[in-house]
Amino acid sequence: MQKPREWLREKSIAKQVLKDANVVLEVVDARIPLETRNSTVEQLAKERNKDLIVVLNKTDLVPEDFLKKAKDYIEKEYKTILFSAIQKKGIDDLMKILKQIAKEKKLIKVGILGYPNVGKSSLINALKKRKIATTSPKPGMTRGKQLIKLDDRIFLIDTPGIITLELPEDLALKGSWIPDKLEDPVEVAIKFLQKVIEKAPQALKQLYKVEVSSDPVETLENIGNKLNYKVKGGEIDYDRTAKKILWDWLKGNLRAYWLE
Ligand SMILES: Nc1nc2c(ncn2[C@@H]2O[C@H](COP(=O)(O)OP(=O)(O)OP(=O)(O)O)[C@@H](O)[C@H]2O)c(=O)[nH]1
Ligand SMILES: [Mg+2]
Repeated sequence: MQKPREWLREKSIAKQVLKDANVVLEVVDARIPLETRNSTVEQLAKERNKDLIVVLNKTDLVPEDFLKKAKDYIEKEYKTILFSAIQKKGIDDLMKILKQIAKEKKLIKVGILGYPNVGKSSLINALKKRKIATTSPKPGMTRGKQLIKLDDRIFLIDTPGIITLELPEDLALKGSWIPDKLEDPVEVAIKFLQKVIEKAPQALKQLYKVEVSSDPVETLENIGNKLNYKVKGGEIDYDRTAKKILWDWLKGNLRAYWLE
């Protein structure tokens, strides 16, 4: 997902999946469930009369009471499943719904959509109970689309899953862009820290064992100091510190979460 042309190709795949599938699973990151919903996906599913189920994946990274709040919120619009591909949670709930739909329709194709790195391929592996789709902490792992037979009636479509023309800087805030490929990781990390300081400063304290100041730049410095990331002359290596924080977010090491 580097060049615009490639991006548009991925986008058209997602659109095609929305056409082919009977059911759409919109996979979101349970840490930021609303930010990783995609209005284009939801809009297109609505227009095409497809069942859409929101799957909150990575629920192992957030507390129960937050999950309940998030589920109640999203369930006003869509059926919502709490899932953890890593801990193999939510599989039965999801299978029950899919089997129910399959019974009515004889055969269903389930399109798996969602931002890069939310765990679409991991979810497929969890349902399939073996490693069939390639997963990776690097966003943009899955290219093209892959049809996977779950049972006689249910087929899953693994995809890059994204319908968006958002900028890399915005995708990085969602853990959906490789930090090393950002033009200015420091700027993005500062913006990210600002949000975390506001919503979940304890997550920074817990992971980096630092003082969290209300100033994101100062906090970035504190983290760089703590990690001992320095350039020649003893100055903090801002670039390296920024990338590290964004990678920790992407990899689930940083357990911040918020609804809005
Ligand atoms: N903590 C946690 N991590 C998860 C979970 N599911 C997936 N991951 C991790 O998230 C990263 C991305 O998983 P993938 O399944 O490759 O995500 P994807 O949505 O298919 O990503 P793309 O193919 O790049 O769009 C991997 O490092 C997974 O190990 C989960 O339930 N909990
Ligand atoms: Mg994938």
